[in-house]
Amino acid sequence: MKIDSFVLRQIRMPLVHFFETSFSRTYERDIILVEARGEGISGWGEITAGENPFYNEEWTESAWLIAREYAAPRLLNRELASAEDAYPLMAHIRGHNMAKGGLETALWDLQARLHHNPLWREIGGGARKEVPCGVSIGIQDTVDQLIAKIEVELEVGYQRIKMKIKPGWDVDIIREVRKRFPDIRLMADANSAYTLADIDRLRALDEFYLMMIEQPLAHDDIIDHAELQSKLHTAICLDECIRSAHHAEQAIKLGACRIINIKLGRVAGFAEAVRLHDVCEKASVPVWCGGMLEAGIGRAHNIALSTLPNFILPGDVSASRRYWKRDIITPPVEVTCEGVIEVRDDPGFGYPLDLDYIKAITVREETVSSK
Ligand code: OSB
Ligand code: MG
Repeated sequence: MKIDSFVLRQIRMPLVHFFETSFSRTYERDIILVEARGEGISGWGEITAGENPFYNEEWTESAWLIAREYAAPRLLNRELASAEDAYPLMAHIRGHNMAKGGLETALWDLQARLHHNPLWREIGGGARKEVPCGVSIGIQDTVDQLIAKIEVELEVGYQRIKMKIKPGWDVDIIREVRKRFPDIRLMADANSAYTLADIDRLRALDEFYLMMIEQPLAHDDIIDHAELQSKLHTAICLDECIRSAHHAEQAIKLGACRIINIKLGRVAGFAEAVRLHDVCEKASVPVWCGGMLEAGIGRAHNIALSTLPNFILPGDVSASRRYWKRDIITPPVEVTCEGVIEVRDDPGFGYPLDLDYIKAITVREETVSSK
């Protein structure tokens, strides 16, 4: 398989509702779509970086440069035995996994289309035909708003609720939520808002029998999480600090978590995501698929990933309509009243692209081909 060019497109999409985490509030997404052209067809990927370097070190601007200047040139105009080759070819570029992952996932999509396979089959998935869904609910202005949002999502059928927390929006808020919804599957994501000095506050959360607490401590820490996990009843789930399968091995060895959230962008694409999945499966650590407020392509890639066997827990992959008035795929991603997404069998990522809409919302476009 040979790639002749990559087309990078930056699209701008307003969110239906702002999304607030412990690190920032987002109203509008600037997403880079990657079209890999080769063998007479195209494969598509999505760079999941945020608009600011607050979740990790990447953001739209840095990802554009890394993709154009460093990642794409390493993949162009050479005979690739498989999309599997992309990860080692880009490993020389330190960090910037989301930029690399956007290109890597586009190659998997292209390869799946060449083989007339759905993407899930191409990556070795297919353990389930329905993906169980949860939702991630951002920090709200009031507890009443949060409770109203949870009510809506439970009504739709979502199987678990994740709420974002930060110091000052944690114990008291979760207490209110638990009072109103004593039986739901509930978890909290801190996005690195605490340190070990907050141990009493974090231990107070044990009272609410959460499914897990996601990434309470620093974005690049594993060791403090191990200490915290030894002092908590609630399971810790790691997100930010697990950027490779090797990190997962280290975290599991140290007892830093009991669950891992896998995000394609965070680990530079499918090849490493599958290896990370396998490490966890071997260690009996369940995983689930995280989200980065993706548009349709990234959402569809997450669905394919979620068909691997150890994606046992409901993930953050939810319906397009929760984020977008109109998505870039038609039909959009939809969730049944049982709170699952039905996996499609079409070749590649499985959803037709709405190219007219993509064109309408493109704010920057550049083709990278070898000189
Ligand atoms: O930590 O999981 C996270 C969104 C942006 C940045 C980080 C995170 C999130 C989410 C959103 O929780 C999940 C989704 O895409 O629905
Ligand atoms: Mg998270």
